[in-house]
Amino acid sequence: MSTYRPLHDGWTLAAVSKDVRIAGVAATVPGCVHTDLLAAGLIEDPYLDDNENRLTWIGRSDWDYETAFTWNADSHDRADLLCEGLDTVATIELNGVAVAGVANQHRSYRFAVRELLREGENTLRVRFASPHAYAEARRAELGHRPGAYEAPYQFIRKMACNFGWDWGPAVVTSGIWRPIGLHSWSGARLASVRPLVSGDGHVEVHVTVERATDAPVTVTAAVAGVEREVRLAAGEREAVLELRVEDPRLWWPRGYGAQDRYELVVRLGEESWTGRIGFRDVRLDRTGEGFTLVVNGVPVFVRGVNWIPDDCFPARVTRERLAERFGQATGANVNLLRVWGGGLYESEDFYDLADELGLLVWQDFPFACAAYPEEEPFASEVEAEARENVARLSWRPSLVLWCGNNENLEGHADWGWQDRLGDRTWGAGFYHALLPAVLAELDPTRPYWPGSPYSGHPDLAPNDPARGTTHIWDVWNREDYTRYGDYRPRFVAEFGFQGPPAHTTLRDAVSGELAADAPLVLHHQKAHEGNAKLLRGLAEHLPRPETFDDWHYLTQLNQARAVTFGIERFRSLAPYCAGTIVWQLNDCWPVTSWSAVDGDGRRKPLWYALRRVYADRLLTVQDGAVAVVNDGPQAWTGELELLRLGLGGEPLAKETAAVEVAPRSVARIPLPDSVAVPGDPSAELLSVRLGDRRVLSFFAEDIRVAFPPAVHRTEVIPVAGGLDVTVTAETLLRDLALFPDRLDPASSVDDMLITLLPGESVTFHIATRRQLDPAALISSPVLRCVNEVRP
Ligand code: BMA
Repeated sequence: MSTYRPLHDGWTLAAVSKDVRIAGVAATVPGCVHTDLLAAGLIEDPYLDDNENRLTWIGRSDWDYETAFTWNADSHDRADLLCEGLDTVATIELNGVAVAGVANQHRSYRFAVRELLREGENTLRVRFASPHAYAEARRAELGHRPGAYEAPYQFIRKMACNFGWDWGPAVVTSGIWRPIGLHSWSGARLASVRPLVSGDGHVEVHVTVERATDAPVTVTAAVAGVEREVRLAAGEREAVLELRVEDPRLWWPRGYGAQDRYELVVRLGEESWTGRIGFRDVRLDRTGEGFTLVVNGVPVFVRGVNWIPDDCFPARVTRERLAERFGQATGANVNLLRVWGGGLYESEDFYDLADELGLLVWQDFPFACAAYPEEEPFASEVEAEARENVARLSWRPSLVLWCGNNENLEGHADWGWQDRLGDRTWGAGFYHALLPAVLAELDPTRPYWPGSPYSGHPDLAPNDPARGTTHIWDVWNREDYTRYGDYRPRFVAEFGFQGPPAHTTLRDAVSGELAADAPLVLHHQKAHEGNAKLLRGLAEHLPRPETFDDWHYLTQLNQARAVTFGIERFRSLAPYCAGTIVWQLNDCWPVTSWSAVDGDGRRKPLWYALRRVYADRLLTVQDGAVAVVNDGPQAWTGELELLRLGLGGEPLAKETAAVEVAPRSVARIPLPDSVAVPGDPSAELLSVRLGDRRVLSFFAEDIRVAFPPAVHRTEVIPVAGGLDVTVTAETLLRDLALFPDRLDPASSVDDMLITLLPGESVTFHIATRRQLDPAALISSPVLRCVNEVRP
């Protein structure tokens, strides 16, 4: 018998620090100080304007959360205070008596408190010490460690990006960020359930029991009609129950088969644990120093996106919001999310949704872009958090890889850290010894990779594209995006290009004039010389923007083009290259960043580009050939049509070739000179068609193409749920896009970045509840194309 009672009501928040006079603020639990102060009207929204700058005192202050609750003695042996997540440096007091002091956001805690409970009214207080002060004190004790940012985020076990990142504000939080409650129980309880599942139907359920009494207990496990039972004699705490399901239906990554799952129920008396397990195997194929995920014996080409915490205040991330974001990932034909190391071990909802959708998860341990101290208290904290989370996630079919950290091996090797470190620790012991040992003990069922980028051996240069995983950042920082074409990588775990958020998102976040270099707009651009890099990145391709509206459209477009260029290149190299993980799917606030979906959940042009370039079937012109990329389950057969055209659409040369491309493979069809060599590169293009796919490839960059000024006819028709906008091209229209959010913030469009030849037409569907002005809808800055921008 046990009961669980959430303690989420009646909380108040007060500042402890003397120079901050805040008390008696109604607090939301789970939540954090920032969101409580915001709800109480005591601070401005940290996501608007440059309010962030005036709120740094929050992370430098100490805070008390306090509540009262009634408790009546019951017949249970035990009453435990269960804290599923405390952010971060907290002392817990029950009725004025110290229960514990903790300092790790990535752990949960259980404290036996029956002795401290009183009949009737009880008070619970959680006092948070300043995370900044804590981290600075550890840094002073242990000695400085280099990192990509000055903030001391590597000296506290808390999500690193909370201290500010090159896409995120510094909003250093404190709070009870996950549920808290009272668990009363008797006899024995399931302290941990760790199922290890394999593709042959085998389940090994490792159970640890916590006891209040010594009586023998029985643990059972059941899945798919198969049951096991183990009796634990007095004092015994560990059990392993082995079950075998004959011929199980397998769990597959999306695009490879169904996501069959089976309910596994583990019981101890009336207590139970339930998980929907999936039978599958995963291994890493390192043949030739490559990096190929193999699921159920089938190599998977990873079409991934990097995931960052979806909000700087993670308690606000509901299951609904995750479901929306995951829908945006699967909608863009993504099959893997990499949970990046500057963030969190995510919630049960996160992995549930991934399991359900067949979205693979690559999970970094939470270490990013810094040298981390291995001394106490961190050695013990890291081990404890790893043990807890590895056990918690052991049975998740979607989780296919544990990775030691983000860019710390590279930082140590290539960013000059060694000179500054002297003989101080930097985390090597975590990535090369501790974490693999924890996994070997608790979860040998999935591969471990010590960091990303990494080449497979500590002595090798970590960021060698020819080995293991690579991160390609020279493009964003220094080089034109065509530089992706010089790469022959095995697996690209990060690469990307920035673009601004949707116009409405920026408009809502910033007051005053919108200009690329307006101080408040720049506050929402965190990358070093970010706006200059945006302009440098488009200079070789697109007209130089003269107005804010042109800047907004062209930089968003260039982001989509840059990433498209990279993915087309890398996919054409499959299976030598076995995956791409775009930096980044999402944002945590309104900002110009590498994301495909902005901080208000709006899809940027990059999202539409990803959907096209991550589809099973892709046609791309690479090195004088058409790469026909077929990553689907069926052969792709048909007649490839190659047309060299004038800009008016007039055919200048035509070739055809019969092609048959086996499932999950790439064919290269050399381009005959008749279509590959233009008479005038500025006035011609190549059309490549196979089945329902058509791509138009230009012989010159847009700035050197003699585009005619855009002329089109449009028709706007009200339909169920919104409007259909049909655009018919009278001249070539390059990268047509519609931005209906400028007229209705809640609206969206179903497609964009479509190039039409004269005479062709396309119908966009706009989802909106409003009556939109048709004239505004079909003109700039809502309806755009490249050749309508005045050069
Ligand atoms: C990589 C990531 C992040 C960063 C991104 C863009 O270094 O791991 O740290 O946000 O590049 O600079």
